[in-house]
Amino acid sequence: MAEKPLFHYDEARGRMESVRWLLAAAGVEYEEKFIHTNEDLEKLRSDGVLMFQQVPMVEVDGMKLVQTRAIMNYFSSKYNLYGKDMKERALIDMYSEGLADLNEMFILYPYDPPGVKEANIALMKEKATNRYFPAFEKVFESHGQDYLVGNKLSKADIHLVEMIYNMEELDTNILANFPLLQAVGSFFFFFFFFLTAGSETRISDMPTIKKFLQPGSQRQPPVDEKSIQKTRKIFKF
Ligand code: P9H
Repeated sequence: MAEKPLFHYDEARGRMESVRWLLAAAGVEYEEKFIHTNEDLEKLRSDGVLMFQQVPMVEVDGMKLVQTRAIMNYFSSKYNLYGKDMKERALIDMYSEGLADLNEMFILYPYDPPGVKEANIALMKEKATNRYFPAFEKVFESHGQDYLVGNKLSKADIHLVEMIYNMEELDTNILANFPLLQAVGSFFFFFFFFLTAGSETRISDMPTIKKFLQPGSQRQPPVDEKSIQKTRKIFKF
């Protein structure tokens, strides 16, 4: 069997978290080699394994991939999360890019100075409820299916579920006006339940994803003050 993908990033959500979600949802195991200090980062740089001197970097199938979207697109192709034809793929990309714009706000705001931070949280919630969530609610309304594209799980669904969890962390009521998006969250639980049942694994010995949604998993916790300082020191910003 091929080796597990190896992730290189710091021990925080940041730009790697969507990759973690994607693999967890695909039921693929991965390993992580955390960058803890600026010296760790410099070591990777001097080893010549970071094409643009940046992380995320993922070692997979003999490659050392950088650029978060390139990484996610590779996994999406590999694990059949990228549609059946060009048009489905275009939709999946379009939905994913919209979610990426919202995600960008989500991963950056914790590092804002006081005052700016609160304003950016408010702006992000406003964009989620008035721009992005209504758009995705409308997609589900338009076709009545359980997945965004082609009646089949794709990376767009996984990004959407990740974003739903993120936004609910900030405001438990944020989906109040989006009944179909509420169903997406719970549908995922069914999806993973059947996945597990089908593989004859007992629920209690669950696969990656159920663990992923529980404390102690490879899912990173919300960014806190300590983690902010650590990340700042590693990347010197
Ligand atoms: N296009 C940390 C927390 C939240 C958001 C961003 C960064 C960009 C991709 C060193 N990587 C602070 O800037 C840390 C990228 C990759 C690329 C990096 C340098 C960043 C952060 C670490 N910075 O999507 O992969 O910006 O390596 O020299 O640029 S993540």
